[in-house]
Amino acid sequence: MLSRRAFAAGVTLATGAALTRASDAQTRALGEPQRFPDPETRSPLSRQLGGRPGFVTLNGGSLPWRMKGDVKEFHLVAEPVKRELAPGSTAHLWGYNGSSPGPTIEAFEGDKVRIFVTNQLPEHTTIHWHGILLPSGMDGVGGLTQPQIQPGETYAYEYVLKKSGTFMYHPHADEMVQMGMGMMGMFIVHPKDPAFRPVDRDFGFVMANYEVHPGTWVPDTSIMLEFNTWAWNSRVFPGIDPLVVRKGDRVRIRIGNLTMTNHPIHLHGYDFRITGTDGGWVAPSAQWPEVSADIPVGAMRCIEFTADEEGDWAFHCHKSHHTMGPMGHGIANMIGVRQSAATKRITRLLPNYMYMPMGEQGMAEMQDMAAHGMAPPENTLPMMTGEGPFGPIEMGGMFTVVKVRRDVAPGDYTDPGWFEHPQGTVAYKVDGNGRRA
Ligand SMILES: [Cu+2]
Repeated sequence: MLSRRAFAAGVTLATGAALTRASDAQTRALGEPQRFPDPETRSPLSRQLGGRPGFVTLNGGSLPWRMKGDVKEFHLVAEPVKRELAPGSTAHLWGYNGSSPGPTIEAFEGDKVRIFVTNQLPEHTTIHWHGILLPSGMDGVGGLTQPQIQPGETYAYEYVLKKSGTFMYHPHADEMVQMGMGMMGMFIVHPKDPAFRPVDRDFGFVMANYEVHPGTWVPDTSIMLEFNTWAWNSRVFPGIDPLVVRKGDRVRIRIGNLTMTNHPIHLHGYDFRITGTDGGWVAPSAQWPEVSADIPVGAMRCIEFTADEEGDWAFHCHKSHHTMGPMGHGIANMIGVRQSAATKRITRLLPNYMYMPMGEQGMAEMQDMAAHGMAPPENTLPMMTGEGPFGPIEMGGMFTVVKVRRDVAPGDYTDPGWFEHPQGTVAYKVDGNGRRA
C-alpha cells in the first residue's frame, strides 16, 4: 500500500507501483461518485477539455474528473444497474456508476490518472484497461496482476497515458458473467496536439450481447453464442439515439466490440476510412475506403468521413439477425409453408387455443402485429419495430440513423426529426408504362 505521503505527492506514478487498496480516508475523500441513471446522450465535456469538441457517448456520457495536484482522479463504482434497452424493455444489468456501459473516461496523452474502483457488486471484480500501455501491476487481471477487489473494497489504479487512442475498460474477473451482465466502458485518450487529426464530431459506442429470455429481466450469462439482444451501449433500436451531424463536419465514430462475435458495421450514403484501432492510429497511406467496418471480438475501430451529403443514413450491423428484437430468434422457418390445413387441425384439437400461423410470406407481418397491439411477452421487444416517415422500419437491435443536416448548430446534438427530401429525390412508384403513378 502507498504511504499517505506518497499518495499525496503522487510520486509513485508510472514507476511500476503496485496497485493499491484505497484507505477509508481516501474513499471518504472521493465524495459522491457521479452517476448516469438515464439512457440519454449527454453533451460532450468540451469545457473540461479546453474547448475541443469532446467525445459523444451514444446514450451515455463522460465521467468528470477532479485534479489532485497534477493527477486526474476518476471514480468508478461497479454495481447492479437497471438499463432501459428501448422503451418497453428494461434489463437488470451490472455496470458502473448507475449505467451499463459505464461512463466514458476521457483524458489526454501524457496525463497522469488515478482511477478509484469501488466494488458494490455481490461478488469480486477488477478492471482491465483494454489497449492502454501501463505497468503490469495496473493491468487489472484478477489473480494474475492483483488480488480481486472484494465487495465493499476500493482500489486505485495509477498510470501515465503514454499515447492517444481509443480504448475500453471491462472486468477481468468472472468475465462470462460480468461482461454478459453489461460491465464495460470506453476510454478515450485525446492527442496532446490539437492539430493531430482533428474532427468536429467524435461519437462512439461499445457493443454488447445479452440473452434476456422473453418475459424476463436478468440476462442469462450461461449462453455461449446464441444471444437474442444485440446492443450498442446497452441500447437497441429504436432506443439508440441518432448520430446528429452538421453538413460539412469531419466525423469520427469509434466502435468497440465486447460481444462474442464480429459485427460488420455498415454506413449508408458515405464511404469512409478506418483511421484507428485500439492498437493506435492507422497511417494515412495504410487506410483504404470501406462502407462496412468489420469489428472483431475484443477490438475497436475508428471510422472517419466528411459529412457532405445531407440525409437520414441508416447505420447498422450487417448481420441481419443483429438488427432484430428478441422475439425473432429460435422460431420455425415457415416461409412458403401453407399452414391453413395444419391450423384447422390444431384448432380442432385445441379449440380454446388461439393458434396463429405465422411467417408464410416472410416475417414482415411481425411488425404489423407489433403495430396493432399484439404484444410480445412482458418486458420483451418485438422482432421488428420502429416507425419512420414512410412507415414501419422493421428493425431492432444494432440499428440507428446518422442524420446529416445543414441547419445544425456547431455542438448541437438535438434530434432534428426526419429528413425533408428535396423534391424529386425520393424513389417513386410507376405504372405499367414506367411513368410516375
Ligand atoms: Cu452484428
